[in-house]
Amino acid sequence: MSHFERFIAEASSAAGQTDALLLALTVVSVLVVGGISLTIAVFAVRWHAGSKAPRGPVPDRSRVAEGLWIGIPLLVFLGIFIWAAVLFHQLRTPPPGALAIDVVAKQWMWKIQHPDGQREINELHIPVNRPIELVMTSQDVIHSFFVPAFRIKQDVLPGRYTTLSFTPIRTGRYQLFCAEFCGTNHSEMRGTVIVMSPSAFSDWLAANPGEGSLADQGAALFREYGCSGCHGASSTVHAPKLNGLYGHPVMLANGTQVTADARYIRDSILLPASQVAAGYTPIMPSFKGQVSEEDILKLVAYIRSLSVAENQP
Ligand code: HEC
Ligand SMILES: [Cu+2]
Repeated sequence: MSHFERFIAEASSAAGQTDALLLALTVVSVLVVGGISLTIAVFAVRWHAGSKAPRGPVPDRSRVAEGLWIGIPLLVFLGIFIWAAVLFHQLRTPPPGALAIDVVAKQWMWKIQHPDGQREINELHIPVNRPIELVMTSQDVIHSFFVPAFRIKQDVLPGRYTTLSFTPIRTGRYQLFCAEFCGTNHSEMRGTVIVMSPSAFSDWLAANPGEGSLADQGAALFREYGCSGCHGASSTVHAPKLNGLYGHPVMLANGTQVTADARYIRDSILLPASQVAAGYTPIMPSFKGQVSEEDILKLVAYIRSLSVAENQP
C-alpha cells in the first residue's frame, strides 16, 4: 500500500499486508458507521414530531432483509478476522533458516545477542531480505518491542519467551521503541534497527567478533554451572541426555507431551519440578536467581546446537 509510505516506510515483509488490513478495517468501519448515522439522520428528519410521514402499522418483517443485514456484515468481519489471524500466525512462525536473534529487555535498554556471539545495546544490525526470528524476554518488568517501520509490536515478558518473525525488505535505519510503560525512563528506552545489505552485514559481523558463538559460550556455561555433571556423556547420574532434545516431543511424568522449545528448556532450568521428564527422578536443582537471562539464552543455544548438529548428515 503505497498510500502510507508518506508517513512511515514499509520496511518489512509484514508491513504491506498490515497496512492493507488496517485500511480495509477502516473503510469497512467508516461504511458501517456512516450507513448507520445516515439512517438515523434520515429517520430523525422524516419522522420528527409534526412531520406528515405515514405512521400506520409497521410493515411485516422481512426474513430476506434480516438475513442480509445479519449475514453480510458477519461475512465481512469474519473475513477480516481470518485475514488478521493469518498475518498474526505469520509473525509468529519463523520460516526455516531464519536468523535467530535474542533480545533481553531491562529497565531501560535493549540487549541483543547474535548467534555468532556479537552483542549490542539499543542497536540491532540485521541483513536485508533474510527472515529474522527474535526470541525475547525481560529481566524485570513488561516491555514491548515496537518497530513502526516493520509494523511489528510484541510484548516482552519477564519469565517467558515471546517471538516475532519478519523479513526486512529495505536497507536503512529504523526506530525501535519500548511500547509498554515500564518506569521512569520508559520514554528513553529506544534504539535503532540497522538493516544492511548482506555484504555490509557480514563485514559488520567480522568487525565485531564477540566472544564466540552463543552455542560455544553455552557449552562453557553448561560445564561451569555443573549441568554436565548430570547431563554429560560420562555422567553416572540418571539424567536425560540432551542430544537431539531440541525441537522434539518429550513425554512428561504426568503423562502429557510437550515440544522441547526454548520455553521448555528455560522452564527446565528455572522450574525443573514443573515439568519432569518421564522416567526420571526430579533431582535437578532449580537455577532460579543464579543464571542471568542472557546465560539461559546461551544454554538454550547450546542445547539447540546439539540437535542441529545431529540432524545434519
Ligand atoms: C543434579 C543433577 C542435574 C543437574 C546439575 C542438572 N540437571 Fe537437568 N535434569 C536432571 C534430571 C534428573 C532431569 C530429568 C527430570 C526432570 O525433568 O526434572 C533433568 C532435566 C533437564 C532438562 C529436560 C530434559 C528432557 O529430556 O526433557 C533440561 C533441558 C535440563 N535438565 C537442562 C539442564 C541444564 C541446562 C543444567 C545446568 C544449568 C542442568 N540441567 C543441571 C538432572 C540435573
Ligand atoms: Cu520498556
